[in-house]
Amino acid sequence: MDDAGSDPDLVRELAELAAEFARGAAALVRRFSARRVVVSTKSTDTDLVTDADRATERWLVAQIARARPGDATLGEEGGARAGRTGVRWVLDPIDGTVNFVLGLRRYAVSVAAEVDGAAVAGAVCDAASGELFRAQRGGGAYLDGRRLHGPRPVPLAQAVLGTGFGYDAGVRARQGELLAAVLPRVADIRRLGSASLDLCAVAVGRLDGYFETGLSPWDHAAGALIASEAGCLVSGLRAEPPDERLTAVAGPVAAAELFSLLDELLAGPLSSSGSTSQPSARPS
Ligand code: LIP
Repeated sequence: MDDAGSDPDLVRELAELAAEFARGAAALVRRFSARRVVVSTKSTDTDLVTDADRATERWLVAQIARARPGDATLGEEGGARAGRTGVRWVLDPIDGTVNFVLGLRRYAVSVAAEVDGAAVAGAVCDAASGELFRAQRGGGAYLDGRRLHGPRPVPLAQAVLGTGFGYDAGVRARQGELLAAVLPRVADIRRLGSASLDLCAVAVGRLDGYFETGLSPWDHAAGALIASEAGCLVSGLRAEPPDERLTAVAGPVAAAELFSLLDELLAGPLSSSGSTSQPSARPS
């Protein structure tokens, strides 16, 4: 990260805007949930998108253009725009779209601000409850103004982990095999349907950890920063940053065992891409 990313005034401005945008977009989503939405599909027949997703992302992109006209955007519903400032906004207008369509009250707006490719500010607003999770790099993580300190100090065998699954049948088959291998090693699993809220649940201690393969940047960009700033350990495959191969988060007591288990299981045919590359050792 260059100087811009360590500019405290810029990071503070981005953090305030991320919270403002997430809260405003969540209010827009709530207005949609009061009436029937138009549902269509994307990558598969189960990968749903609604007019609420698209309208909320358009609103977010317009707010960003108004507040910081030179910034880039990357949104789940196609809101990609180049920028000239080094700042990129990573947006999921409704994370948990299937929950939203079904009326399951667990879906969120996720807004992250990156400087030179690294997230420095993020906000996740639960559109059903109104809870606002937020963080800025080096500034801690908060839920409605209350400082967050991560999950209880339990080992992996006593941990309740969140996870999730993709929309492609082949990917889901491998994710099911990964889950079957993890399940005997933990206390329990929760599949709650929103990656950003799952990551925030670890930050606030409502889950002891979380892992998922196949995520997109907009699913994890804000929630991973919030979890990290709450004192959790965040990792991708083999100690790399989170990406579509793996996003994993846990508290300090369970993290090393969880990450090593996932590295071992994903070294072979269980990887979301099916790659069988040999694992390099995770630095101790
Ligand atoms: C969802 C994620 C969830 C994952 C789903 C889907 P969406 O995001 O939040 O964790 O398991 O497959 O990717 O599609 O609702 O924005």
